[in-house]
Amino acid sequence: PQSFNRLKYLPPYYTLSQVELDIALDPARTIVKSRLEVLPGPNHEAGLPLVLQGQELEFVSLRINGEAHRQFELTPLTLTIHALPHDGCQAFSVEIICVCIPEKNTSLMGLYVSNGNFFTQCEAEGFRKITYFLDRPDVMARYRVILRAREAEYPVLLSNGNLLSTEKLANGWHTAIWEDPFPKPAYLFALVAGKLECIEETITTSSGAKKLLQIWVESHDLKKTRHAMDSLIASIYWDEKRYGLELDLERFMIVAVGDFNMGAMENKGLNIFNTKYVLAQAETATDADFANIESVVAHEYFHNWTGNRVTCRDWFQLSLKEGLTVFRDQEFSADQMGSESGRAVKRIEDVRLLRQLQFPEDAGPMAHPIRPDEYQEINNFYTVTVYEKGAEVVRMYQTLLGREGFRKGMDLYFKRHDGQAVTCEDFLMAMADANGCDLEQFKNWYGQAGTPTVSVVESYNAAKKEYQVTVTQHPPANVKNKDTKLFHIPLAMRLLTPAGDQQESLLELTQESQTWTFPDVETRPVLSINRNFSAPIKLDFDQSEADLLTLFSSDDDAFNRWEAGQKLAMQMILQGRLPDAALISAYRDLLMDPALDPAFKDLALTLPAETYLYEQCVSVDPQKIYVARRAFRKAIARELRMEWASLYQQMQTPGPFNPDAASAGKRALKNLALSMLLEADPLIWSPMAVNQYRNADNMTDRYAALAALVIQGSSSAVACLEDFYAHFADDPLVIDKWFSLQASRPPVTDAVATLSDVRRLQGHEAFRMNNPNRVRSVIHAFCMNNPASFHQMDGSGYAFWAESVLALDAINPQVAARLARGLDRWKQFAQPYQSLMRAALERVAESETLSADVKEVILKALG
Ligand code: HT7
Ligand code: ZN
Repeated sequence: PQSFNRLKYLPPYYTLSQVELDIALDPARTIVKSRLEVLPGPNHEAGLPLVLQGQELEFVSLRINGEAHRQFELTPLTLTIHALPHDGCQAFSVEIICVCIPEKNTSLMGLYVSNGNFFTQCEAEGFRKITYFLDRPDVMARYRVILRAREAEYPVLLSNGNLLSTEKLANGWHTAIWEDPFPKPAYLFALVAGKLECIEETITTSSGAKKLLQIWVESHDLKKTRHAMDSLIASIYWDEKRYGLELDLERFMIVAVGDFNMGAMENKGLNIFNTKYVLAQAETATDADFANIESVVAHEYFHNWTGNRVTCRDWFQLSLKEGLTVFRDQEFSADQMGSESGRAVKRIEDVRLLRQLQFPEDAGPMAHPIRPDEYQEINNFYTVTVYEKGAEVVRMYQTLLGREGFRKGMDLYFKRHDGQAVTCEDFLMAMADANGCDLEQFKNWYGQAGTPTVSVVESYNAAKKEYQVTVTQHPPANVKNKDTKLFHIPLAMRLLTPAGDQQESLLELTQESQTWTFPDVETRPVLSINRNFSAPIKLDFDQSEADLLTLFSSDDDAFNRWEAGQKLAMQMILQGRLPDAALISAYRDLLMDPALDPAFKDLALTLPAETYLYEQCVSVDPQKIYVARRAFRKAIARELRMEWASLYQQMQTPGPFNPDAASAGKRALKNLALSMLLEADPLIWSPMAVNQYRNADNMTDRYAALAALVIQGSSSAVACLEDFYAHFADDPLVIDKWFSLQASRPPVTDAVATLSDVRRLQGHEAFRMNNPNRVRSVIHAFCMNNPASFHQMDGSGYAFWAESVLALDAINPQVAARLARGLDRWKQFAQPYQSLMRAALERVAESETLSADVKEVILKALG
């Protein structure tokens, strides 16, 4: 397979100033006429041909400077034009007519049809499925777009920028002309056409300009758009306040679509979203859905500056926009929590996600630096490493430079690079220059894969009243190249003493090993290090259970307080122990502390995920881990019966539903209490869950009660599931929840039962193999979210996985490739799992029709 290498980047031979598109939309045969104003590029040499990318297109005609042109070659992926006027040394125009077939496009890249409407997805390389083009992010041009369609079927015609005019034509067709004043790369192009309606708001931004905001959906969903609109308005004002960044267009539109490969897309002025991240109402969306909508709306809006105004030079630099924008959306959501403890809760959630998903990626066969050096299929590199670890790297700049220093760096970045396509070094240099500091060593975070381990050794000299800590960094075990470079690692720390007299400080670990000495420490302190998870590392610190209990009950850094509890639970589960009296007592005190945020209590009593526990083992026995974790949970449930019952009452939220963080936190703790009560005494508490299921006025409570019943295998679960389906059959996003709850149910009696349930669900009338949300809610939920049922001794879970990857690959390679990642960590498992997984991987590898997407993932896993 062809692979692309970062160091082989060449500036373009040709570039574009202006693009005119005339698109006649027809599901069976869309005619695309383009007129490109071409200029010699930075790397131009006289006589070079113009090579345009094109995929799955029917070529019709080519004109150069208005004349028919015949000196060209077509391959399945390119159109190469020879004999250019003036050897290509002066500007010339290229006019191309081609045809694509949106209704046959199941990959959901390029132009496609969803529920009768047209949508596009062009990042990373989808524009070439619409027309022949210089489809690379460092070629930026101004776009003018004429959309044509039959008015009765497609009354709404949208594209990027400003609407110049509309016209009704005699034959029942109509047109709309859109112009985007900002030069952009092709990956930010978008069009939408169909039967849609919108809610609108007009706001005034910091310069006093009026801006029109619209959210477009199918008419029956209009009532579910308020939260997305509020989130958009909050994001716009937050970016003005925090970074001085104003919305630059007169109009900003969001459109929701039910068939979408990812979460959302930041096309200039015309964001396209998966319905999952737009539509919400108390009755149909959970608190998690509300929070996700807020953060995805913010993320895409923030891209308008970090991604669109300043974009990536090439796709290796993807983290330049994604890591930075994730960091910005994390900070926004933290601020929206409304309190310091809310900020900490958000941080814990973000770190939990990073460690559950990114750490395994960084330790597996697809490990790559946040700026990869090589890829075969760019779609495979929209990863948790590029996004989440990328955000951690950006966060470290802020930790090292302070908020003000970080802001200075951002200001300089925009001053230098507005309107350009740049690299990660450009961002680093803006941070360094704005703060007059040397960030040379910090660069290593961009180039090395794997999670570094930092070991900590402490000593206390009671006679001298002196405390010493020695910190050593170890390169990640899986980094192949021998000359690994040392990282610049910021470690926030504080010594906890009974007097509380020690301040927080920041240790900057730049050498392999460094020792810090602290004088005047009256009593042996307890070390709190990597506070707020100041660096994305694994900490190897053999802290006693007594010290961990101290941190768990009294660390003033909420993240480390949570972390100590997780570490205690993790160690005990992996040793096959149950929680001892001291830990139960610490849990009890924490649960009953009236000063603590309920959301924090919920996180503190939620055990580390099975897949995170796997990462701590050399040879994983998934069934053993499942049993040990479940027994540990049952013990907490039983020992704290009284407390759970009392919290279940205390955490009720009377009055109308409010999705704010404080109310959501109370619901989270209440529902944890309910599931713990069912875990302890299912027969006694199932009726309470049924009662909550029936009487809930919101989806969070209804779904939580249903989940508690399903997880326990309660006899009432079947009737409640039937009721749920009947009630919400017309709401695809709610039906996705119904599917995913059943597919991710852990084994009740035996794991095989879940797989046969999943096969039954696949035969259900509402199952669709070509809808990514539905596929993710059944197949991905089972294979990637239900480890105890998936990892069966007879290999049937893996056989199902292989069969599903192959079936999906023929429909949508991107969705198939995500699923293909499900066996990445096969080498980490004990026998017989390991051999059975290998056999399943080999079965997929043998297929002769694999997409480039799936092939890359499978061959790397086997490699
Ligand atoms: N920048 C967007 C990436 C994206 C995407 C990539 C490949 C295929 C489909 C896709 N849809 C969206 C999303 C984001 O990070 O904001
Ligand atoms: Zn993004």
